[in-house]
Amino acid sequence: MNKDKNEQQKIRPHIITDEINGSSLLIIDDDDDLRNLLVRKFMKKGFNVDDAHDVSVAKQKLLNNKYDLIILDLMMVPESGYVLFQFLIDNPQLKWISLIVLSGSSDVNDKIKCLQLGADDYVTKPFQFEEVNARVCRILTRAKEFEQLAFYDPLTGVFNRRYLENQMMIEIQRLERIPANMCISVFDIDRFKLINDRFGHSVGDIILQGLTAEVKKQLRQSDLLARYGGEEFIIFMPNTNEEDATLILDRILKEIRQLPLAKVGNENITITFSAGVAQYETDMTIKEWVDRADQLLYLAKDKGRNRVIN
Ligand code: GH3
Ligand code: MG
Ligand code: MG
Ligand code: MG
Repeated sequence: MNKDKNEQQKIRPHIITDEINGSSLLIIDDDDDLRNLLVRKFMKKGFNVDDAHDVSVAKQKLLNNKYDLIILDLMMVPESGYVLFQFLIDNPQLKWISLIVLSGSSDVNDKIKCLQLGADDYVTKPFQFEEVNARVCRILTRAKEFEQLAFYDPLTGVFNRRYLENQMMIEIQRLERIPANMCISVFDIDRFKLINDRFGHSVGDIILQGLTAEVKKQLRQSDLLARYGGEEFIIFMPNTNEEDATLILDRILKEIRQLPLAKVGNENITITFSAGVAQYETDMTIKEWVDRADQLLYLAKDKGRNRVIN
């Protein structure tokens, strides 16, 4: 850490974090020269930058890629920037993308309307690039902090139940357009209470951390691991049928049961878990889907634990 950074952190931590490095921006403006200039300058600042010269191209890109922040021009042809606001409202999976309007209009009614529609900021043209950049960094930093608090489990660093259910909802909606198989598995550590009783709660915590780290290693990019309750987790597997999901869980269980997750004195502590695997069926609610997997988990417990049932 260099001296400047130390100075900055003494004044007020969290103003701008390094975590926003590599964030992705989508710049939407019909003015080619201006757009290209912004792309170049933001790339130089270390962002991943994509651009669109009109609203319809922007919509396509938003559906196919993941962006952290949009910079949006208002006056564009054939559709104005306001059309994009409506698109963001209609697509809940785009709800958390930050947005700055960069507009030639200094009309206060435009400013008010954009903020009411969900813009995080409004900058008028002509602008100073460094000012826009400072606003982008500030908004992205806040968004990251929000994301950390809202969507992650503090003990294990995996996603929490809120994030999981949000993603499940998005995938269920996507399924209406593009049919596919998808599965969840609910798994729960066997006799975890005994581990806490015998070794203490802090050893239990270390085991939860070790378990999630190992499970994450076994998952594919598209799978999502979330802590659903105390020692109960859900793996959400889009584009996966029940057979494959069960194979994945069997493989994870095989790995976990032979792996020491904590050491107390000379004793290596290992655990097992029980899991239920359930494929999504048309018109199920999230609750029905989770309940189905939960019932299978309890069947696995009943049958002697340390197993996966679909
Ligand atoms: P079963 O095989 O039937 O699941 O038995 P179990 O002992 O795992 O189930 P039970 O529901 O009786 O106990 C769960 C235990 O998990 C009790 C609770 O204290 C512990 N637990 C839940 N969250 C945490 C946590 O964050 N840290 C630690 N160390 N323990 C936790
Ligand atoms: Mg324009
Ligand atoms: Mg348990
Ligand atoms: Mg439990």
